[in-house]
Amino acid sequence: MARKPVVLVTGAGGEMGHGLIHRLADLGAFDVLALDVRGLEPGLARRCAAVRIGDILDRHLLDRLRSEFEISVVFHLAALLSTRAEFIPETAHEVNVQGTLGLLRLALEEARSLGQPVKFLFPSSMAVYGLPDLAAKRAAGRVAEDRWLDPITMYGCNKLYCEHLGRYFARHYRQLAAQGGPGGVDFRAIRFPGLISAFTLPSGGTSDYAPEMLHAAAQGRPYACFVREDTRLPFMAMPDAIGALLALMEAPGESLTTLVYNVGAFSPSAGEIADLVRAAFPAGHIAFAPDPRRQAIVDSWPEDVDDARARRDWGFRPAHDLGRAFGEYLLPNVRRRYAGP
Ligand code: AKB
Repeated sequence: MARKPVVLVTGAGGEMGHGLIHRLADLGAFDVLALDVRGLEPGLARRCAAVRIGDILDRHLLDRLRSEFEISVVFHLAALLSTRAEFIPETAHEVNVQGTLGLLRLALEEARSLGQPVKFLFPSSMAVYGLPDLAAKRAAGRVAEDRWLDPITMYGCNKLYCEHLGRYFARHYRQLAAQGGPGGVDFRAIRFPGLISAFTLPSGGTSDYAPEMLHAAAQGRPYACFVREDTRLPFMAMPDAIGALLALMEAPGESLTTLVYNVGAFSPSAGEIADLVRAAFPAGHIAFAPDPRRQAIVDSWPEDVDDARARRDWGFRPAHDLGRAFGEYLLPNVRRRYAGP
């Protein structure tokens, strides 16, 4: 019985899965196999060739997927984000690390059975960085991939370690075995900044204040921002994040000089975001009520990232700076989304 060729997307119902599946379906070149612990909303499920509900930690489920489908690319998006992970760090480790290990194993076995490399696209995060204090954060400016790799969150530790796991599977797997050796996992990772989507809200992250502020104000609801007004982080509009994943997937292997790339787009303070949101939705009321513990996490993340390698190696160019992100993508779509019937 022939297996169906597909691109596997884990965490398919999450923010990034949502954007990615719609874009892959629009491109029309890939059949998507969606995997999530919960069912997908009907509009999203319709855009997939197949949907499976289940836990990435279920090894039998992954084996069944391999018996049914021919998986040429894996977008492994499933993860517990930084705030949620701090409440249940051991569970986060299981999902984020053990889950990734299982998916890498799936990719390796699939590459061996197909006789060709399987691309493994891994969204890492700026949470892998850990600056010791605000003075260091301000002095560091745009942080390059190899600096300040001392994360203070479980999520950041998980992402950093999974980058290493990916490199191990791609280059050193079973290096002492008589037979075998690196077996065709083409691992490619992007360290994303905070992401803002007009269509979905994140849950469980620490950069969530920006999208939460926007979506609350658009509905005329008050919002108390959990970081200080002067807090600065890199952000990106969701379409550029999806574009980056697809561009890295398509990039010829010879042009890649590293397995892990920073990407960034704009780096506003929380106060600057609030001003843009207030100007667009005067009915929403935004206040600042910093939570010292979440603030400390955000203060350990860089103000901005140096993405020169992504720009050089695979032509990364975000289409949206802060003005275009709000003016052309976020505000028109968010207005439409919350407009009355
Ligand atoms: C989070 O806040 O946990 C994520 C991230 C920075 O990766 N948005």
